[in-house]
Order: sequence, then C-alpha cells, then structure tokens
Amino acid sequence: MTFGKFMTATAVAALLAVPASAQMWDGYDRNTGYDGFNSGFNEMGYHDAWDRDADGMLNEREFSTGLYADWDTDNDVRITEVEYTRGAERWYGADYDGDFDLLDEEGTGYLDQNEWGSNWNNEYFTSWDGDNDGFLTADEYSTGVYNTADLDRDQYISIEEEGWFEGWFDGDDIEAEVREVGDTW
Ligand SMILES: [Ca+2]
Ligand SMILES: [Ca+2]
Ligand SMILES: [Ca+2]
Ligand SMILES: [Ca+2]
Repeated sequence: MTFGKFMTATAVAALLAVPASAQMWDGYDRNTGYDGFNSGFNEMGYHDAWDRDADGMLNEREFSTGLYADWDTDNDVRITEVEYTRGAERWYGADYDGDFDLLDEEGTGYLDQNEWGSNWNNEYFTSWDGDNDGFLTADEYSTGVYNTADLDRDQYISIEEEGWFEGWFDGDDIEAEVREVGDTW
C-alpha cells in the first residue's frame, strides 16, 4: 500500500489501526439475518465464479476447486501448511487434526491440486446439498456459507463470526483465481 505524500502521521496510524478482521460487502446489515445475507451474497457472484462450466450449479469438482482457491489465500496456487491450518480451523474447527505432512505426499511443503484432490473431504459439499441431487444451487451455496460462518447457529453473523470471511470480499477476481487452479482431480 502506498500512502499519499501529504498524509499525516495520524491519518496513517488510523489506517493501520483498521482491524484485520474481515469486512462484509458495503451495505451489509447483519440484522437482516439469512434473507439479507442471501440477496447480498448472491450479488457478489461467488457461485457464478466457482461455476466453471456455467450451468448454474456447482458440482463437487467445482466446489473442490473453489475451496482450494479460497484456502490459497496468497493466490500462488499452492497451499502451504500455514494456509492449510488456517483453512482447516475455519472450516473444520480448532480441534481439526488433519496432518499436513501426510497430505503433502510429495514433501514439497505445499499441497498442489492433486494432493488436495486425493485427500478431498466431501463433508461440506454433501451437507450443503440440501436436496441431495449432487449439485449446489446458488441458494444451497449461500445457505451453506451462512450456516458455516454462523458458528453458534443463532441466525446472526456477529462481528467475530465475520472473521470466517477473511479475504472473501477484498475485490479479487475470484473467477480468474478459480480458472487458474483448474481441476483438483
Ligand atoms: Ca457447474
Ligand atoms: Ca498459497
Ligand atoms: Ca442440490
Ligand atoms: Ca452467530
């Protein structure tokens, strides 16, 4: 980040003081519950970006690729142990005990798409697929996202729970990231 030449030290300090926690999109009102979340979230285009074959649904392979792109926070198409641990704790809870070294079959220090795919855990895909047809509609997807972020299941995304969305609304070109990851199996 470059700061303007005339920015005062106070202004710089204020900028740096912005908390690292995730921000939802502009205008998000957490008091609108799931319905407010759903309409705003769908407009963000994540489902479309993950839907690589553009058939309006996410199949399990598309979901796996989208998740890979999400966990790969620095977008270098490698999932390091730090990225893996952060992703696993977010999605599976702090006591998730997956062993990164076992997953990193080639011992490169990161997971590539093959290693990700060969250790793919379909628990989330299956539980989000409400009608069990093997595809996630935009509504099933946003419902799954909402319920996963709403850790205490009170139908309210608190400021703390917003931390789950770290990196989601930073203006990145998700479609390009997902395309770069490609198939994970
Ligand atoms: Ca699709
Ligand atoms: Ca990475
Ligand atoms: Ca479905
Ligand atoms: Ca909550």
